[in-house]
Amino acid sequence: MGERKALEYEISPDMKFLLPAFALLLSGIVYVAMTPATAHEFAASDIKIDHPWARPTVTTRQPAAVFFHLENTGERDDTLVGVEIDAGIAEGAELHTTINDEGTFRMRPLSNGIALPAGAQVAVQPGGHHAMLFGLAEPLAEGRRFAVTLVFEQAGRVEVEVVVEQPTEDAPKPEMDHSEHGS
Ligand SMILES: [Cu+2]
Repeated sequence: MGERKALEYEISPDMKFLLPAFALLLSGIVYVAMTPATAHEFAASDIKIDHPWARPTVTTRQPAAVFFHLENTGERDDTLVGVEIDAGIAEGAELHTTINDEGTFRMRPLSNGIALPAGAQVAVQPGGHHAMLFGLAEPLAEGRRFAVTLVFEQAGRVEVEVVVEQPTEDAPKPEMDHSEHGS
């Protein structure tokens, strides 16, 4: 967190609107640097979904965030419009983004989904967008695997298998403020 704060102090207040874009750029660079040793990949028509994962959770009261990497290898724009979860795993799932509210990271539902233009890659990862699971039936134990369905405007519904694991050393670990996760 220290790094992001330091960054903020160096930028004049009228440049603040650039911060989210800059943070997104940084997380993209980190993702490329992180060789996915445990990579597993899913595809549907022109959409590739790489390495869906979630952090272990200790209790069921905690929401769980699911991360993955998206690529649109086709020639038409697509959008990830939703996420679905089996009731046996969690009560509900939502697409969220993370905003930097004067140094505190907060989450907001993504009402317009995640745009995935033709040829684009989007890292859905800590510090940015994620799929949030609410009301877990059981805590997410490390090593567990479970299915999540990603819903795309064009490619339709794609079921992927999420692996529960600790983030790799290089992955950004922003402190999340879950206080606004009312149901
Ligand atoms: Cu969230």
